[in-house]
Amino acid sequence: MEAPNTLDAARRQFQGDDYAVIPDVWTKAEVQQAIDALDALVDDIRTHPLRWQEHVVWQSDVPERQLTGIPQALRAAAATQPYIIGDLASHSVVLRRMILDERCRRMAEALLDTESVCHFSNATIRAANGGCACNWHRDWPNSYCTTHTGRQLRILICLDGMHAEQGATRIIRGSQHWNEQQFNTWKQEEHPWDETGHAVTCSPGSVVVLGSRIVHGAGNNLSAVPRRNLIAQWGAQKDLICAQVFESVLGLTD
Ligand SMILES: O=C(O)CCC(=O)C(=O)O
Repeated sequence: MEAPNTLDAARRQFQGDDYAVIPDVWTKAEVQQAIDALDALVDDIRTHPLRWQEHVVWQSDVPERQLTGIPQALRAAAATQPYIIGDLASHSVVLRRMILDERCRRMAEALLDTESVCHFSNATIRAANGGCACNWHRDWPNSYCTTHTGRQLRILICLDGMHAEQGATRIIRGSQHWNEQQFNTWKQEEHPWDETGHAVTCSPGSVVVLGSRIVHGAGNNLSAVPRRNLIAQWGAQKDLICAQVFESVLGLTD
C-alpha cells in the first residue's frame, strides 16, 4: 500500500472498471486487533440486543429470499446472526481509528482525485455457514447518505478476505455505464447472486473500493469462514451531502 505504484495501479483499475482491489493495506496485527474489537461488539450485541436496536440489522431482518440460498437445516441459526452494525465508528475506538485512518483518506483522494471526507461506516458480517446474500444495487444515489454528484465511493476493509464461496462482493462489469432504465430492465430479469457477474476476491487485510455506479451484490456465505468487512463511504469534500441520519464520522477526515 505504501508504494506509490500501488495507488497508481488502483487508480487505473478504478478509472476503467469503477472498482479496485488494493492488497495488503492492513497488517496481520491490525486485522487481528479489528477482529477482536468486532468480536467484542458482537458479544455485547448478543448480550444486550435491545440496547443495539437502533444500530443493528439482523439476518432475520432481511427479505427472506436473501436467505434461501442457505441450506434449510442452517437457516434458523443464520437468522440469529447480526448482519450490519451501523455507525460502527461510534462503538469502538479501534474501529473508528481504522475507518478514519490516513490510508482510507489517501485511497479515497487518489481514486476520486479530490479532497475527500468520510460519510459513514458500518460492519457488514456474512456469518460462516449461512451469511445472507445482498441484492443487486448501486451505491449512488442512495436514500441513506449521498452526495449530489456521485463523487463518492465505498471502502471495504476485508478482515477475512473474500472468496466466492464466502459470498464475495460480485460486480457486473461495464454496468457503471448503464443508464437507470438499462439497470432497471436488467434488474427485472433473474440474476442469481452466486453465479452472475464477477466475484471480487482478495486476501485478509485487503481493501476493495467500489465506485458509486457499479452494479453489485453478494451471494450467501456457505463456507465455514465468516466474511467480515468494515465499510466506509468517503466522498468529495466540496460536494453537498444529503443524509437521513447523523453518523459520528460525517464530514471528518481523521
Ligand atoms: O457486502 C458487500 O459485499 C458489499 C457491500 C455493499 O453492497 C455496499 O456497501 O453497498
